[in-house]
Amino acid sequence: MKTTKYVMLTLLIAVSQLGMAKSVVTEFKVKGQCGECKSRIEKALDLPGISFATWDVDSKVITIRYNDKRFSEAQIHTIINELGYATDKQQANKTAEDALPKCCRPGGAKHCEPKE
Ligand SMILES: [Cu+2]
Repeated sequence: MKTTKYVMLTLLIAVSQLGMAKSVVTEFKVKGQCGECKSRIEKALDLPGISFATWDVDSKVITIRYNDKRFSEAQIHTIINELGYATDKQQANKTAEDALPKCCRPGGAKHCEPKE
């Protein structure tokens, strides 16, 4: 009887964990340059399974909250790399990087419109 109860409880916990999406918060650097990069990066991460993504122009740090059932951290890096941006773990897609406005490419900040 005690064993049955224990088995039932274990089963219940296993089932509830199976259905539960785990929300994970992560931070890493994205090598963007300006406010345009910010909106490009944040827009690309406006996806189901990502509840929060904000990139800071000055610190270059992105903070993301995502469902780890839908994305791995590497996949999030890849989404950003495909836009033409390197992260601190993965390289940028070169073709996409070359297609970015001059200001948004690595070292391109000097080509950016002056900030108001
Ligand atoms: Cu930019």
